Amino acid sequence: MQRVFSGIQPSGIPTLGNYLGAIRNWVPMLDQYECIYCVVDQHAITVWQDPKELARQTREMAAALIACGVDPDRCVLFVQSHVHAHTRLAWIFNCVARLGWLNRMTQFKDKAGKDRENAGSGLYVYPNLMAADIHAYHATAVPVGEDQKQHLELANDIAEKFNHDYGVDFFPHIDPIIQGVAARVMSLRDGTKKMSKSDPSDQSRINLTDDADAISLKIRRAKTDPEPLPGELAGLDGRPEARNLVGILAAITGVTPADVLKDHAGQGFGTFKGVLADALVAHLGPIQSEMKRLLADPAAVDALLRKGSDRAAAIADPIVTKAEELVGFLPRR
Ligand code: AQP
Repeated sequence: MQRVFSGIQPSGIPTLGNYLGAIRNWVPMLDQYECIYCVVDQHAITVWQDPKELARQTREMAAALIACGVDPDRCVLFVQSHVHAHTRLAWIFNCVARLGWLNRMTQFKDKAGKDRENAGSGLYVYPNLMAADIHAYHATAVPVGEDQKQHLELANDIAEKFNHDYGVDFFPHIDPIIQGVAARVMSLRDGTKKMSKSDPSDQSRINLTDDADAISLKIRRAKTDPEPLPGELAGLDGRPEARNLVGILAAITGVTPADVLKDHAGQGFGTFKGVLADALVAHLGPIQSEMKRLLADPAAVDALLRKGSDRAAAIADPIVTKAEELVGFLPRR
């Protein structure tokens, strides 16, 4: 069975975008792969996080994953900072990866924005830590969206250079698992921007913790255009907000966007938004109840995560210790 690694940042409340684009796809993988899933709090602090919020969000993210069906008995589920193998290997990779490689990473450019000189250096070496996350487990498959493809290529470049420099065949090649129809959920305020948990506007996203009233209100207020829905996909060209809402209903109800249009052609957004809000409330309701149940006992969630980190460390520690030995570090014992 191939070993899969995937991570999610506790940089806010998980959104509908995280759910449709990542979390939901993690569940069927439990049947096909040996899965290692991680709440990557060390990645999250590459941009400022309020310390109290970060701890709460980390636990909340773990609860959200479990509530969505990521069963901790069928995978290794843990928090990144609890397993020191990640940063030990990341340091080695900081020394293997070339500056020129990191300079090409578009996510750094996007996240650092115009104030590049003032960005944290952690944000710059983020892809090296991501490579360490995967290689610390000798994982060979990673589910990736379009935005993470470049980082995965870098993880393979780092592995190849490490193997070459130290004359070994130690870190394996990683293959991307390309998800079926890419469910890229866009902001409810701007159909050209992706929905993000750290967007300053709460109205731009559906949080997995939003209740029925909040969901209905946000969908009702979502930006749209005055035209009715078309009957064909081509009619959504140049209408990013309309395309986004159609895509969300399709993803939530398990049909294609073309099917959604067939059912709702000619409808105005007043009616369509009502249908969409009802579908979201029905779909997310059971997840929210389960999240609430789990978070009512935070110590139990923490205990599950501790168990997960013990299992993760049991896999990663020997691999990273071997990497340190290959580099020439004096063995600790
Ligand atoms: N809008 C989205 N549509 C589809 N997939 C999405 N993902 C994130 N937003 C969308 C996917 O969620 C996974 C985990 O993402 P992450 O938390 O590690 O980082 P991110 O992609 O930066 O997510 P956010 O919500 O935008 O976080 P912030 O605001 O902190 O940067 C990834 O697989 C991602 O593709």
